[in-house]
Amino acid sequence: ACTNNSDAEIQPARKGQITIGFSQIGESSRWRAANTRSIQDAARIQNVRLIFSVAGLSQQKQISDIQSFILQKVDVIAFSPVVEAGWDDVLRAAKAAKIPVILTDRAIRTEDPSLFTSSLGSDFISEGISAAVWTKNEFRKAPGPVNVVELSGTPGSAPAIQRRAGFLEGIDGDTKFKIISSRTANFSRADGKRVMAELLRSHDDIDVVFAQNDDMGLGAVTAIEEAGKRPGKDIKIATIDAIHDGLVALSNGKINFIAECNPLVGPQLMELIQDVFLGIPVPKRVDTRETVFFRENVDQYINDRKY
Ligand code: GZL
Repeated sequence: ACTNNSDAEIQPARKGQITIGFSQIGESSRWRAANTRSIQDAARIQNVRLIFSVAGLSQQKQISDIQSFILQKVDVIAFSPVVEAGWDDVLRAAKAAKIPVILTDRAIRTEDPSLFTSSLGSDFISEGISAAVWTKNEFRKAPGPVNVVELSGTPGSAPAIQRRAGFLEGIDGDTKFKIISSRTANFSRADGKRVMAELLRSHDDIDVVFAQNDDMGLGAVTAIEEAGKRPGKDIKIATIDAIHDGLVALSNGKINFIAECNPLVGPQLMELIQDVFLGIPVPKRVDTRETVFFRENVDQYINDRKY
């Protein structure tokens, strides 16, 4: 669990120490916990003073976190925006206060790119494309139609919007593939199970599930089993993240493909913060390092996966 040390007593900055305010999405997922731990560990190692706020899934709370960081005159603000839109006003206030902003994990939609200095995170579109390319290859011999259901993430979030866009781009107009239903399951395992059970009751011809993260895919595995079908065989499943439980399901053949979405951005974030603080030019966009997993290559990674 991540501590919300913006409430705890923050030690005053030591001479020359950088202070960063970070507003985190307060999900209870293993992915998010690993993301938080990576940032906190990297700050400690780099001697960066971290004021860390956990905002629940509330954009309003994140906006008030950022306003609080401005009042505290932190050196740099970073946050993982829970949705893409609606940040211009608070980021204009940060700009007026001459506090650089780094977007972490997720990204925002804005007409004014000067409102943030750099954006560090995964390329959600390429994750979606990878899932689609795998799906097309998996069903290359099927005459069609190949019926796809999509379990999408929290509405309005960059990963939910961009993973879908990537999946459609990867399908590339191949009319054999029909997305017969797209439902949000909020990136959660419980919602993934509930929504997949509903989909199984209304469709008896689902060939593949595109789940926008492992947690929803793992929920779908349970629902498919409870419906008396074999996940990974009767209904194929492609997901994104590559958390430990997802890799285990991949190894057991219950999930068929996983595109990695790497939460461990702490070291790259601290490097960006130090460069920004020193006035060293930084790239507008930094993609995190990630790969893809199949049943054939997954076993070597499972034991080292700490989240
Ligand atoms: C993606 C991240 C997403 C994960 C989900 O970078 O924002 O949020 O893919 C998590 O597991 O909910």
